[in-house]
Amino acid sequence: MDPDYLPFHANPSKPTFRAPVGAVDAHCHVFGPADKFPYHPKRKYTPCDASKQQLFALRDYLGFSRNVIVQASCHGTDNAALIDALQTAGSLARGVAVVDPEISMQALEAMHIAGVRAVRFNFVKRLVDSTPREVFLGIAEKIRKLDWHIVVYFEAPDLEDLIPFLKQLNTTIVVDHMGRPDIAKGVEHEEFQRFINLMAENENIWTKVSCPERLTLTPPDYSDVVPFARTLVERFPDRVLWGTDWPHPNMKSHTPDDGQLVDVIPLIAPTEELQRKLLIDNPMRLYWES
Ligand code: 0GY
Repeated sequence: MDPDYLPFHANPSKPTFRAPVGAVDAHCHVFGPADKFPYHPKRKYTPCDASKQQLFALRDYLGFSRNVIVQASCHGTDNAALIDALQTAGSLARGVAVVDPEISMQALEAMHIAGVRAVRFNFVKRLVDSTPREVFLGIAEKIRKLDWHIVVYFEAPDLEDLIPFLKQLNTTIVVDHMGRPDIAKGVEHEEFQRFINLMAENENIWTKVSCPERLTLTPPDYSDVVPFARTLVERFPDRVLWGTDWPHPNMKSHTPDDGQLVDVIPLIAPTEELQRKLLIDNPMRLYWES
């Protein structure tokens, strides 16, 4: 583990908010354990191990039913830890993989059987070396045959440049963490409005209203992020997902309390109907009904 790496919370609080039965944590990771699933040699950070057993225990503790497990950059394109977790969880988890452009259809089909339903394209420069867009387009073509979608991770200043590429993908796209808006600039700033307009104009684009702990300017008080997430939930109730982001890689400001993160949900999705769409209907449609 890196010397400045903050491990996940050892004793998160029990959330006050009771998630509806069947709720999905649609963004979380498993890391290692390194002795069984080594981290990638070209990784940009070395996390603390965060096992499938710990993830599933947290799921139950927080009152959730299912997980969507996302391959993180520290495991590169070796999806073994992810696949192992999916095989243990069976129908209770689905996965998002990161793959090499040369991957065979046979390998992709095996991943599909294990529960993978998407690939992730990461554009965050501190996490990955850049990948040429033609390479991503090649992967997009391959996975089209399996009816998977594409999860993209980028930061708000990079969106303008990425828009033509996102349009080229021509499939369902899920944007991680609301496109990482700069909270200091506010909801009305052109950067966040650009993201809202992108979703308004492209019905194939979804987003995760996740990661107040990464975006807030006032940790561990997440209220400054609420207007951003709530705007998206109310405007696009059928295209939003929510996740813990456990075990919260690369946090620098504080160690998030997962129970406190769950308690943000009723602030961003204030009605039972919005909560049901966010936590059940939308993730089930995207990850379980295909
Ligand atoms: C997240 C966020 C981060 C890390 C990764 O793939 C990754 O390593 O996504 C981050 O550092 O912002 O979604 O887990």
